[in-house]
Amino acid sequence: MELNGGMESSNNNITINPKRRRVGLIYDERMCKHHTPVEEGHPEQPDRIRFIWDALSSSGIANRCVIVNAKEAADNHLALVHTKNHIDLIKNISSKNSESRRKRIAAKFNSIYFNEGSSEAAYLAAGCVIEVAERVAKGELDSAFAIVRPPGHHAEETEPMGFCLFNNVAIAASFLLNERSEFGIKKILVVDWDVHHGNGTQKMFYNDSRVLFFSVHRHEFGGFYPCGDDGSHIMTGEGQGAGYNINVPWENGRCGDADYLAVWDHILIPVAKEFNPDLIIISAGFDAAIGDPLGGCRVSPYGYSIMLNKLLEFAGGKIVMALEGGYNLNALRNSAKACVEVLLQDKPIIGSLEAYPFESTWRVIQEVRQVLSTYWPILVPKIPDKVISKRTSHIEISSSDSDGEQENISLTVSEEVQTIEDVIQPFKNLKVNEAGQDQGGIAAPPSWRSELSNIDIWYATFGSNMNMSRFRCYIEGGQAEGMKRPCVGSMDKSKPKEIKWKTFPHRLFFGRERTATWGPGGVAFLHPKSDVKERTYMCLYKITLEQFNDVLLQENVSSYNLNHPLFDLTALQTIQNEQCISVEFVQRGWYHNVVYLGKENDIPILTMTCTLSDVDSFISGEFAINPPCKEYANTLIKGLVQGKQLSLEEAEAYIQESSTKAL
Ligand code: X5A
Ligand code: ZN
Repeated sequence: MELNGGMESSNNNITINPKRRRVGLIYDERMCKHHTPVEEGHPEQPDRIRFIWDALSSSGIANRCVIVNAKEAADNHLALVHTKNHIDLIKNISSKNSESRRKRIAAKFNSIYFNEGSSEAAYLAAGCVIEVAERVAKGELDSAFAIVRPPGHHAEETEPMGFCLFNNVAIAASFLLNERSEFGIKKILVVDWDVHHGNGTQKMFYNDSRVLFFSVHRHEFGGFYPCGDDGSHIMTGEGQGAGYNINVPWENGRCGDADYLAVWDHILIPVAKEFNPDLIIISAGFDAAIGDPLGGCRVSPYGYSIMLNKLLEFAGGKIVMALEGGYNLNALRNSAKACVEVLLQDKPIIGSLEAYPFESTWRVIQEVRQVLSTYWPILVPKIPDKVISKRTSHIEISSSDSDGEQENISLTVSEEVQTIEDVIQPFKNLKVNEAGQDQGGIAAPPSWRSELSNIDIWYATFGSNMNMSRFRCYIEGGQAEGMKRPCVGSMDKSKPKEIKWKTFPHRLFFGRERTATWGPGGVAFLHPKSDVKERTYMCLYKITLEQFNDVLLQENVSSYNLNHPLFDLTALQTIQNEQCISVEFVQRGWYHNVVYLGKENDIPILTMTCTLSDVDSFISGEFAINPPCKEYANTLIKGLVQGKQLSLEEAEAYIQESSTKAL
């Protein structure tokens, strides 16, 4: 541990490295005392900060930093952004005499738990961010990373929310502006890159031009936590604060490095240049990281380091990072580590970005620039078409049970780039494109299609596709009742050659909390393992293996420009021995596991569901088990009734049983 970070010794000579930056780290094990009972397995858990701390220590990175002692926040500092009532509530939580009493209080709030360690942890989290912010403002440290929990950015003036008790970042910002004016920090840029909108911080500075609040988050038009309109791009600030609140709301998950960097280059960096902050505080949640179970986005450690590095150009490098969310322990630890290495600035950032932003990202960026251009003239010019044409073919259509997304993913960055490059071509190459027009304009279908179009299979469905009119959209394209957006359909739009119903000895169950298509409520899954005690009704469609590939893709990622088949003849051979094949490319979809269910008239029966290991995650509680929402249940019931399999009452009872029986 090195307390005066500027010195290095070699061969007994003390050399001063003037470039070595003094990076503060602050951490205290007492912040681990806030937790739920272990068996409840809450994602906001002590290991989050332990992992980061251990990784920084064992890699020797912590030795190159200045370790700062933790400190609890003072009530008058908390009171800069919170009401007395709120402060008292958090202060007194630990002295409440019973666990059930605490539970009752927590239940009054949105996504909050308390235990006997909560008060101390909350005071420490806020105090630690204040502590390092003061030292960076003073110039004693160049920058700092506060490894704290509970997080803060959802906490509002009068209430805790979204795993957050005190708004650590807002308190520290307010503290510097109001209590330490002698340090000359008059303008603070708060960059909130947590995957969730920083509703609390936004409100606290909504009328304040001293704090430019910038948040990029999954929004989904108000459907993503913390649901509602606060995170919309039209929320630009009020009064003195007009123009000093910038929201970049993603329309969908799966956003990654390319999307974030496009936002940096075309919104945040130009505005930061104009605003010219005296200090930057980052609400550094890492729940937009690849593999985060809540975020469903794809930022890599490399992406975070570029984002951070670009900010180091401002405020003389005075950056305070405060941990917010981030629930995949590996992703969290690697991302945080990458950031501290950037702050230390002693090694170049290696890597390159191969992906392009989504089309929706460019649309969002243009909308944000549009609403803010009255305040920030630098945003007035249109982004050149040449820049915007660099985009990734987007998952335009998403209407399956799974919404083409799987929040728990484990692809590495290179695997991810590889699969995207391999399978999805840029949109401009799809069918007609201007550049391709000299070659006739229409791209020839890849040869695998004609080969697989000669093979028939039964596609067995147990979810909303039991409903014929719905399933037809996957073949013919179009939008059935209950679909948010239309399906593109399969390349070969011919109708199923035959339709049949059968029951199978497998368990039907429902998981997930909400989907873009159905809103809150579960998604149907078939346990991939058979069990004679179980019975699931399935509707079998005889379609070609080519069509099956298009359905498989739409069920998982909802794009149909396949250069290679996802499930080819070899796979069809293999699955008859192996029972299941997890289709790698669509691994982020919920239905990437193709399951072989035997034969009917000598034609193989295939279905798609989650993997056995996903089932384990449902059983352990890592993934939520959830009954289907009303509308979704009705679609299933309608399918069974119209397919003449069950009476209305029987179908209702069947769905009811599947959604309530323990796995
Ligand atoms: C800090 C943070 C997320 C809350 C999600 C509640 N909160 N469902 O990431
Ligand atoms: Zn978050």
